[in-house]
Amino acid sequence: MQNTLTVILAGGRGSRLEPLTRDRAKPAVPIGGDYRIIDFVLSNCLNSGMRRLLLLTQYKAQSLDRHIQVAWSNYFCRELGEFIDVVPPQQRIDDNWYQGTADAVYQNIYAIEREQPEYVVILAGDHLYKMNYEPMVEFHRRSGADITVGALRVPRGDANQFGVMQVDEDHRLLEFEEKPENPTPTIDNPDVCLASMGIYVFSTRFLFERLCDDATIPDSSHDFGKNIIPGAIADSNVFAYPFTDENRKSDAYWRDVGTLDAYYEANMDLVNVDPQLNLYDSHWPIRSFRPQLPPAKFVFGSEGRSSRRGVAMDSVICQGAIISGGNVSRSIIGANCRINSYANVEDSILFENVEVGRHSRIRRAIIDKGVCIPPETEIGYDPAMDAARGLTVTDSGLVVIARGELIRSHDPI
Ligand code: ADQ
Ligand code: ADP
Repeated sequence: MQNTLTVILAGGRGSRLEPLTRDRAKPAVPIGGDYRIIDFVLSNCLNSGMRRLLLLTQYKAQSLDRHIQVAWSNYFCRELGEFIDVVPPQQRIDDNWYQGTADAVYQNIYAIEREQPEYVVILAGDHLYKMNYEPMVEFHRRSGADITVGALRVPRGDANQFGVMQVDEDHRLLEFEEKPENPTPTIDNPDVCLASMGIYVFSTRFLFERLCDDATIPDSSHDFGKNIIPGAIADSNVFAYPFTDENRKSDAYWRDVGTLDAYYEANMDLVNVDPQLNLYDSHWPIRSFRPQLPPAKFVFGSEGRSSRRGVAMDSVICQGAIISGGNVSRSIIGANCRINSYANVEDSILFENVEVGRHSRIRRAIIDKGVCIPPETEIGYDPAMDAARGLTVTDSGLVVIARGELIRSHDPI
C-alpha cells in the first residue's frame, strides 16, 4: 500500500443527526461508548497498511480535529513518511467551503501531488464497517481500472439513498445513477440493487485530469457521485469492487448512520450478544482515544435502611462509570457516567459524564455529554411530554437530549 495516498472526506454536515451534530462534525459523533464514528474508517486504514492520510474537514471540525490529535496522530511516524493531516478548506476558490466532494479533493491536488502516489483511495469519514482496502486496490490494479467503486447489495427499497450501478460479468460499470427515484435492480434479483459505498480507488493521473476538467464546468455540482463517476463510464475503465464478508461469503456489515434512528440501531447492535459489528475481534482492532480513568465500578446504593444492587446487563459500560444501586439494561454507558440508586436505564445511549439521579427512569434515549438528569425524572415514557420539554423526539419515539440542555424532573407544562 506504499504507492497509495488516502483522502478521507470528513466534511459532511450530518444535519439529520442533529442535535448530536449541533457542535461537532458527523465523523466526531461518539458511538459505542468509547469510539467516534471516524475511528472505524481510520482503524480500517491502519489495519490495511495505509499510512499516508489526508482528512478533509469543513463543518464544525474542532471536536474532530481534537480527537485526531489525541487519538490518532501518535500512530503515524513522519520520519517514515507516514502522516495523518487534517486539512480545512484552503479557500482556493473565492468560497469558504468546498463545493462538493470532488471539489474538496480538487482543492487539495497540490498536497496529493507532493506525495506522488500511484493510486488515490477516497473514503468517507462517516461509515461504520470493517474493511481491508488492500484487496480493493489490488483489484483496481489487476483490472487496469481508472476508477474502482466499492459496492454492496442493498434492498431495493433503500437504494434511492445511494449511487446505484449496473455491471457486466467482469464487474465493469455499465451505468451509474446517483440517488435514483426508481432504482434499477440487479439482473439476478429484482429485490436488490448494487449500491456505491461512496468509496473509490483512482489512478492518480486519471483523477487529476477529471478533477481539472470538472472544475471548468460551471453547472457541475463538483461531486463524485453526481458528476465524476457517471461522466467517466462512457470513455474510461470503471469497475465495481464487491465488498463481501470473507468468512460468510455474503455482503458484509456496512452502515451509513445518517439518521438518528439508524445511529441508534447501530449502537444497539453493539449490545447484542452476537453483534453484526464485533468490536472484540483482535485481528481487526478498532482504536480510539482512551482517557486515563479508573475502571467501571458496580456497587450497592443505599437509601435509608434499604440498599440496592448496581446492575448492568446486555450493556457496554465505559471506564470511570459508577453504577451505584441503579439498573442498566441494553444500554451504552459512556465514560465517567453515574447511575444512582433506584434509577433505571434501558435501551439507551449515554455519552460521557452523564449523571442519572435517584429514582429516574430512562428508556429509548440518547443523552449527550455532560447532561445531568435530576432525581425522579422520566425520559422516553411520554413522547408528548418530552417534546414539550424542548427535547428532540424522532417519529419512532426516540428521545435525544443535546449537550447543555437542562432537564427538570417535573413536567414544566
Ligand atoms: P452521500 O453520502 O449522500 O452519497 P455526500 O453527502 O456527498 O454523499 O458525502 C460523501 C462523504 O463526503 C461524506 O463522508 C461526507 O461527510 C463528505 N463530504 C460531503 N461534502 C463534503 C465537503 N464539501 N467536503 C469534505 N467532505 C465532504 C455518497 C455517494 C453515493 C453513495 C453514498 C454512500 O455520492 O453514490 O452511494 O455516498 O454512502
Ligand atoms: P465533543 O463534544 O465532541 O466531545 P471535545 O472537543 O470536547 O468535543 O472532544 C473532542 C475530543 O477530545 C475527544 O476525542 C475527546 O475524548 C477528547 N478530549 C476531550 N476532553 C479532553 C481532555 N481534557 N484531554 C484530552 N482529550 C480530551
